[in-house]
Amino acid sequence: MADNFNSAEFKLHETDKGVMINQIGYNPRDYKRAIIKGRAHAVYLVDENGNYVWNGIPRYYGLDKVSGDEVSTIDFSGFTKKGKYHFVCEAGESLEFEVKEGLHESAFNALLKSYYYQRCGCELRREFAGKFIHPACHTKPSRLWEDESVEKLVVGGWHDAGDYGRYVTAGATAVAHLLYAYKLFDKSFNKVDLNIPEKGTMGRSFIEEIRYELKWMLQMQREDGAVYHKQTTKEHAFFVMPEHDSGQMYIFPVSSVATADFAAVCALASQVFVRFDNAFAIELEKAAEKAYAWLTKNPKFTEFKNPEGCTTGEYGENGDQDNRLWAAVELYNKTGEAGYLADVKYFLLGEINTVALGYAQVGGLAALGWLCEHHEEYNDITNRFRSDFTARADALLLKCNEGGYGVSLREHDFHWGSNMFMITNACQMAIAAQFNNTYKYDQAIYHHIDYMVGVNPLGISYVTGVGTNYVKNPHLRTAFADRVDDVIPGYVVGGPNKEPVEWQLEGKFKDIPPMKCYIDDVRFYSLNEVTIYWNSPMIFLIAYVESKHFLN
Ligand code: 9MR
Ligand code: ZN
Repeated sequence: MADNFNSAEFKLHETDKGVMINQIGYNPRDYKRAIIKGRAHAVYLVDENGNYVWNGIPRYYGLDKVSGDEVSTIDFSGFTKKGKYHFVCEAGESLEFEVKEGLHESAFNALLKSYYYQRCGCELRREFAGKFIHPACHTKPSRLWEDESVEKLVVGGWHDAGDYGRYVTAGATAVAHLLYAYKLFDKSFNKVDLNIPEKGTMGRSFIEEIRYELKWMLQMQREDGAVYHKQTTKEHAFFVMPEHDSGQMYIFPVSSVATADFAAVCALASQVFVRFDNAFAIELEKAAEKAYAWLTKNPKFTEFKNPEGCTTGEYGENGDQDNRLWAAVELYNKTGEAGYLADVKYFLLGEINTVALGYAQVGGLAALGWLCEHHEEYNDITNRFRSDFTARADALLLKCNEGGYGVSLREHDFHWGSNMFMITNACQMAIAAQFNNTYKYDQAIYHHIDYMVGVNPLGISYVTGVGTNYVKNPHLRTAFADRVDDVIPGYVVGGPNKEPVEWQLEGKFKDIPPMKCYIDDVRFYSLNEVTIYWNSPMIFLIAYVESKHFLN
């Protein structure tokens, strides 16, 4: 890691491993696959005592354009014995991995616990945070950007990412992924225990973690129902702990996208919280209705653009019809009122991408929200949403078959946050699978998870603290400034990006294959930042694959 943020030095990654494995491990009953760099005539599985316990013949794929490597694949699904193993073959070895039950328990917990570490406005105490403690941050009143003389006390929520800003559309997207995962695959959350201050009724600590973000979001609503777009300083803080960020916080103007996402997610959360805390569920519903009423009165797209002098995240969008559709769907789900249904039908007349899962396009969240409630009485809408996901999943499946790694991102798909697209593509297949009752996408879905935690040309796990060779230097202020050697676990980083924006990397990735355009370096935010909406689809995905284990 470079200690000097201004240094021009950097080192590209290489791996000395010849076989890439899922570093979380493999469930004995599940599909299992590894990737071999180059060619091998045979590959052997070796146990902890050095015994050769299995062998197979790899399938040579040839040159994989996205990684620039020749690769072979080995399917070892037939091997079901629990234990610790590694692969050996002419091409080299793999890291050690485990075949075990309860495979995702600790990774799932870590991914969810990251939200606690992102908390703003409260002390992170040793009892809950272990080594990663810090005093309460950002507790002073903010000012309204439009009128600096107005102070407003808005405290709480999750820091969005490596920076200390809090943005409504980003937060709504993350909360939505988590709540939909819970709505669809609740059993997968049975063993989750986040060890956070609020224990939560019925052991659902993660529902309490979600409440922490919602309570902040509720404060972002203006008297008239509209919702402020974001709460940040003028510029991002230096790489200091959050309690040392002394910049003035501002509340930025309202936008229709923030208002609609807020309405959607509050209505959605209200449906979940009604089981745990009725008073909070009512508060959420009222806030959602108020936001929706504002939207109805203000049908025009109120865009958000960073005002002069502000350089924090913009989260701009091109339109708000998808956001409004999502709000209408979730308010209809919550209330069953005809007016919302009429609006759902109205927005569907427009051109909306109904598979996009956020943050900028949320039409897929609308579709998912609708499908979760099985509105069989309105088959035309249900069929449209379902068939859109099916068509998307089928198209992705074709792409998966075009590359050696079996994943859906192709040569030109590696932009800022490529890992999010890797994961949300798999989520789209998971949704199609779920609502068509089919297993046809499952192998491809596993390939995407495998990629995220080690089956990639760099042999790296893109989730901090998860696996064996994981990311250690995320662009995450707390992880850098805390003086703790270990990285805070459970964060998904942005991943390979063919067009990095950092000056040190200008022109440097020209001849590097897209999947290798990544460096685990704290300075490179367009490669190695974390965000709350990159973690959440990964949680959705693991919840999906784990839900399969309850069917047997
Ligand atoms: O995730 C966002 C990515 O898709 C954009 O290309 C990028 C530039 O606009 O911004 C990313 O979002 C950042 C946000 O603006 C501020 N917080 C950190 C986010 C992750 O890098
Ligand atoms: Zn803070």
